[in-house]
Amino acid sequence: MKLWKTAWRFLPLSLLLFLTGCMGETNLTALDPKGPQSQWLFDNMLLSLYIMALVTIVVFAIFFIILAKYRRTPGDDTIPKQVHGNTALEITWTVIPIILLTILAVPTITGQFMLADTEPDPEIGEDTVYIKVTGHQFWWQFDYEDEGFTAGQEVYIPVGEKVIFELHAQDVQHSFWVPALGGKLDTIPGITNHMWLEADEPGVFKGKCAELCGPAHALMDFKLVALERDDYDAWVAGMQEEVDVPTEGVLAEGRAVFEANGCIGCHAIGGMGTAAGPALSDYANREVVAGYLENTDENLEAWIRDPESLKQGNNMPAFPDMSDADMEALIAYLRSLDVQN
Ligand code: HEC
Ligand SMILES: [Cu+2]
Repeated sequence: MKLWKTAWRFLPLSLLLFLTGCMGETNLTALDPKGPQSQWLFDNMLLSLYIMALVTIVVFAIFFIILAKYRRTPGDDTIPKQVHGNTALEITWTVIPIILLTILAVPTITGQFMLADTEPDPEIGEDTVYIKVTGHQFWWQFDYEDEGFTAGQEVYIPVGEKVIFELHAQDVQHSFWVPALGGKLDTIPGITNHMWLEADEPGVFKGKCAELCGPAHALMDFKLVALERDDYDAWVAGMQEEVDVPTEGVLAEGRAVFEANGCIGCHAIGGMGTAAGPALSDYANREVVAGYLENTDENLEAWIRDPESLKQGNNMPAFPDMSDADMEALIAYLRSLDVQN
């Protein structure tokens, strides 16, 4: 029993550890804002937290003072004077909440307009980056239609600019969320939603699908990469380049395997491609396979041979019987897909 008592004492501490686990080393957190939108959300959250704390402290202080001061003295059986109604008190406890709610309402309402304003920033004007986002079971497609290419799993934006996102869903409802930069918004089949995000500094920000969308929902992760304008332009130029198809050596073999197995029918390499699987134009720079597995050769091979075992319910067929030589050439080819060099 003693053990239980000790364990019990550690409960709050372990809960705290558990909660910090939600933040981890990644920036999948709304508590460390890196953009004007998330900053506003964070500030507003703190404001309401402070107001709530103030109300709680004042109410409990009064409660305990009254409890101590007016408690029945032992041996005293008299009934105190009975009163009914007190205009001054009633006005006080009506007016104070009105004031507190007004303090909350002003920034909340103005903030809502700020968040909902998906018109381009007049200062950026024609340079505004528009990205069409499509949620799929269980990956993200990012179409840069004006620029003429598509990207999978990783979305790039320029730093310090309001970027406008147009949200779609291919199959079921998903929710597009980059906590370090802003709030989430659902992607809904048949409906187009709009939102905007801005990053204050360069960095890689983790994103997640925030709407239960099937068995592998929890693995529907993606990355938002914010680059300085020049670097962003260089990335765009790279993605726009005509991709050379290798003609000799192991890369040519890998390309042949890629074509012979029909990978090319689902995965774009350069250009817009199809929407059946994530574009692989920039695959060499992926840190993860399928949104969450470390991008090692072992994981990549395991993924190609049996995607279902790694991400239940996803829409990529398995290639269990590919020969080792083909697999090696294929992996070398995928690793050569680099627009950033
Ligand atoms: C029928 C369409 C289809 C075919 C054919 C196909 N894939 Fe896929 N592939 C997908 C889909 C869909 C995903 C995304 C799965 C997910 O994350 O939910 C995917 C994911 C991947 C990924 C991970 C991408 C990333 O961004 O992390 C790689 C790598 C990949 N496929 C390689 C291949 C190779 C190599 C072949 C051929 C041997 C192939 N695929 C054939 C549909 C396909
Ligand atoms: Cu989803």
